[in-house]
Amino acid sequence: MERTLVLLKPDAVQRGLIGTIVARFEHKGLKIVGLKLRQFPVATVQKHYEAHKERPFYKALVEFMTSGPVVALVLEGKNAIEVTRKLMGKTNAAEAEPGTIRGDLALSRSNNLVHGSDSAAAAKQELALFFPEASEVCEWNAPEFPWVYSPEER
Ligand code: IDP
Ligand code: MG
Repeated sequence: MERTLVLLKPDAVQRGLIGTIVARFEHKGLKIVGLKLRQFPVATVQKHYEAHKERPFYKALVEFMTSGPVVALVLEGKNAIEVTRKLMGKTNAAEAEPGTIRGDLALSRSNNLVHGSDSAAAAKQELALFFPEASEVCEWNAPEFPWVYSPEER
């Protein structure tokens, strides 16, 4: 089982899409093991997007991500990182495939509703940044688990 960090960006919260987007992940079968709503400090968001520091959109991105509350989630499942990225769709929401979260619910390159870790290394760093305390992540047995995966997949 793998874990990934998902952020529902300020546009998702302001547009009243928290429930809709969380439901996409739940319905897929991913297990929610961490969940919080918070307006994150600028320093946290700057660190999170450090890889984009030299990009022209970096300043606007940090301003956007700190402009209001964000929902941070820890999702768990087999290949959770890749599965989550597929569900999100392409970065530019106008080009994202229908059926994906961005493809169905957004039109913008910047206001694209969701963030998901893009590699195991990124997930490790991002989970430590947004969920620093072990007590913020819950180990629990989802009763549908035996139905989500076959015995050999578990
Ligand atoms: P990702 O969120 O699909 O992984 P990244 O390339 O890592 O996409 O970019 C991080 C975030 O920066 C995007 O989700 C989007 O909010 C913003 N962003 C990316 N490219 C652009 C751009 O060309 N203009 C404005 N904002 C952008
Ligand atoms: Mg990215």
